[in-house]
Amino acid sequence: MTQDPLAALALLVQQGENTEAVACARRLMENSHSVEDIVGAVSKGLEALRNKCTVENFQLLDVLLASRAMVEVVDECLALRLQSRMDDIAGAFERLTSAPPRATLVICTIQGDVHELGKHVVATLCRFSNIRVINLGRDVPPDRFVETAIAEEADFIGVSSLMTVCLPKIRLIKPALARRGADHIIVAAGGGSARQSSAETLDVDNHARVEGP
Ligand code: B12
Repeated sequence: MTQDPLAALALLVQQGENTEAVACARRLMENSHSVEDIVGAVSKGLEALRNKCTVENFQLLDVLLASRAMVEVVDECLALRLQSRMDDIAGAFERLTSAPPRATLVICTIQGDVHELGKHVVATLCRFSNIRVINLGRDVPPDRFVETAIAEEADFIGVSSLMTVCLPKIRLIKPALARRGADHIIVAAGGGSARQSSAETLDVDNHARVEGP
């Protein structure tokens, strides 16, 4: 086992060891590692499976076990963070649950794409920041989330795409909003393939990049 604890967590996720990965993440949180550190490590664990998830070589079980480990780690870490904040600040739970949401976000993965782990991370972090999140899931046609965003008076649409072939669908969002007189709704795109493009090419307002090495 590697000495670097974040690398150890990445390896456990990569190997699909969900119970051990959650225990490892708990220890890291207790040792003051941030949620961002944990998300970075689990993302690296999945990144390592890139070659097991191609059109020619698709080792579904390995990828799904790693995916499960990642979701459990993310949920567990956020639960821990919430719990520690509640312990620190008297009445925090009441404030968190009764304060009006700062904004409303409609989030989904674009039509044709079933990848949803990154979107789950973003949705969970936003919920914890008192943003009202409507998660429409994966493989969602642009018209559906545009209609939902208007009906729910959303401030933001977050669209995720990991499949390059699905990127053109993202370009349909802003025109669909404009046709309905709702171009004040801010559109942000993220996910592996969106990251390799640009806000201009995707015709969105914001484009999530990953900073760092
Ligand atoms: C896990 C995985 C799967 C799982 C998904 C499980 C699930 N429930 O989501 C399964 C097994 C289903 C799968 C299927 C396939 N996959 Co796959 N998969 C992956 C893998 C290994 C990891 C993706 C992941 O979850 N990463 C971890 C998360 C946390 O990272 P993330 O999504 O990038 O999200 C972060 C940021 O990007 C950002 N973010 C993400 N979304 C959003 C949205 C907003 C609004 C914002 C602000 C930020 C944001 O925040 C997150 C946290 O930092 C990648 C490899 C890779 N390196 O990405 C391949 C990968 C994405 N898959 C790939 C392929 C080819 C496929 C298949 C076609 C394989 C096949 N033979 O059928 C199918 C897809 C079918 C379809 N129609 O969609 C390719 C895509 C190539 C491309 N560029 O088009 C990749 C890149 C692997 C490769 N070969 O290089 N896959």
